[in-house]
Amino acid sequence: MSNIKACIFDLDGVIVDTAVYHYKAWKRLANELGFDFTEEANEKLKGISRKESLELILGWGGIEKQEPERDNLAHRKNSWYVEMISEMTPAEILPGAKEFLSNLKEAGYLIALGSASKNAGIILTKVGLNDYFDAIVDGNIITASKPDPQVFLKGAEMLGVDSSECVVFEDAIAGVEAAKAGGMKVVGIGSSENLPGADLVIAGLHEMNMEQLEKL
Ligand code: B16
Ligand code: MG
Repeated sequence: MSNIKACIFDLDGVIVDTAVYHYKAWKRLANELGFDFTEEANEKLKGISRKESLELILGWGGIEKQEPERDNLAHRKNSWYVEMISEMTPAEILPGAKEFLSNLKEAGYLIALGSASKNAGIILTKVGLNDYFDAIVDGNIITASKPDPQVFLKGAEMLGVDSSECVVFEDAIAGVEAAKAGGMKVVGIGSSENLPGADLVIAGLHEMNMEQLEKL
């Protein structure tokens, strides 16, 4: 018998693919500052906070900025990003995500969100998935970003379960490390070479089922 009682989901890359909108908005900002970066470089921004993303991008462009301009730049990027995610619809839920959430609910598992994004609330509302979550931990609540386990520990606390009773679903290496540091099982979404340390790696939630969950 598995002792798993709760599932904690990362948002971007697991439930929806907002990385493409982050990329477009950051690219627009970089272009305005006079440089560019590739989609490949964008991979490094997955799962990390807005502030840390800006620091990396400015580094790629060899640009030094101090506060309050850094804050203004992050704010500009976010306003373009929010414009794009405000147009999201349920059609943008990644394959299998809604079905898996429904199966979990039906089977009595608790469900939490554990995302670095400060925009998680808007996204869940736009794609119509709010009601599946018993707890939402996002970038507005946390003070330490992944790979710090805070985001997932807070999720377990809000659900009233122990870390050992949680499985985290994550697409970013920083998130896999965060879940492990929190003493949780972790299912990596993506490819095993990018997600060392995960207990199981699948291509997406369409490949997940109750049987696999119980075996973790
Ligand atoms: P925001 P996740 C993360 O979401 C994204 O993967 C990452 O690229 C982004 O910088 C971060 O959210 C912060 O997002 O600017 O909306 O606060 O994967 O943790 O769900
Ligand atoms: Mg992610």
